[in-house]
Amino acid sequence: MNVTFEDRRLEPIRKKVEAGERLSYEDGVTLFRSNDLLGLGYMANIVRERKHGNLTYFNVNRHINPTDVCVASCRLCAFGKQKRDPNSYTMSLEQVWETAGKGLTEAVTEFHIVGGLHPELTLDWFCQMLRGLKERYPEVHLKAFTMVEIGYFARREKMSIREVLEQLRTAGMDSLPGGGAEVFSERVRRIICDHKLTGDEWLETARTAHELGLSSNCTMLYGHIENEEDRVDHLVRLRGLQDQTNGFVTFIPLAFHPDNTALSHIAKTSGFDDLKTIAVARLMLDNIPHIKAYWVMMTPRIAQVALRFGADDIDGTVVEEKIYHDAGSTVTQGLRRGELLRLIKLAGRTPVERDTLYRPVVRTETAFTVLV
Ligand code: V47
Repeated sequence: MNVTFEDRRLEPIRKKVEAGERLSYEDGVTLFRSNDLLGLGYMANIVRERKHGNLTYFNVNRHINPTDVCVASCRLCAFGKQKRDPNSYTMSLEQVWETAGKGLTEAVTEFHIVGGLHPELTLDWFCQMLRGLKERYPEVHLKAFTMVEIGYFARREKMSIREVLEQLRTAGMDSLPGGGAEVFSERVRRIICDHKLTGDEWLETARTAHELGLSSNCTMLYGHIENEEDRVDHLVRLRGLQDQTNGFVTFIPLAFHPDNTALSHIAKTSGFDDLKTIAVARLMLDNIPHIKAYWVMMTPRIAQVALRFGADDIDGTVVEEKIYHDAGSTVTQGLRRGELLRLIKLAGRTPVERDTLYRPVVRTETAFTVLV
């Protein structure tokens, strides 16, 4: 198709995209600085359709957050609470297992399990939690613990990252979600999450997981105090690790939600920036298979549009989400499988229910089978 871009600076980048060439750091900065959203979307859609055609993925999942008690007190977060806070909570093991069961009404294929850095819950407690989930729900994939939680367990238990990951895997952890990466820039981390592990530590933890054969996702938190260079640096560092390990499955850009955080003076991101970030991510992360438009974070309406701006995945039913809702998200708690199908079809895409590792799930009235 013969399209002329409004922003002429995109023309050399368009040539690279059409030729399947890798984009440079400088290209990334140019992309983020451009307001030619349709030009960005046009290019991102080329890459998206080259990789996935018209297919758009979703899953039937449930979030479980065993505790919101967290020693880190990150300014960006509205979820974590001090142990002495009367509004904090910590589930018992039985409560975790019971909560998990509530999601099975739609035959969940994945539990997404993350929580605060609790000062007293031991690695053994989390291993018991995983074993109990596997005993009760053997067919459900356990995508559990951010790199931040893994780093914290290692520090508390005086063990190596590798040992922690091995113990959790033996107990039933199947893969890791992508949270906690925020933005790798040290300048930014000092302000938004100064008690968290460094960007290098996050990447090294992901590397170790991948070396052990565990897949993970990756994320970038945007729309706070970072600039275009910080965003591109983050993406290029993820891409560099992926070149070495090939362990990242999906990238999820996460828009900062300021309400009830120590950064509540910062304005919410715009739909324009949300779509731009999806598009630039698709263009820069040439080696990460999937880009997810997480509907909880960007609203179902923008997530649907994002399916034409580089995204090929819309996340899942989610069922019970706390991190974004504590930070002011007003989107519905959970979408039914049928609603996800409808969103995807109305964007002119072909929905595919997937498991966590993107194997198609085939459903009958009462059961599901993962096609291996
Ligand atoms: O780790 C915390 C971020 C993450 C806020 O891997 C915030 O499939 C915005 O990682 N505003 C949790 N973001 C969400 C997450 C995720 C979600 C969906 C799918 C997957 C996946 C991963 O949200 C946290 C942190 O990076 N976060 N507070 C906030 N106020």
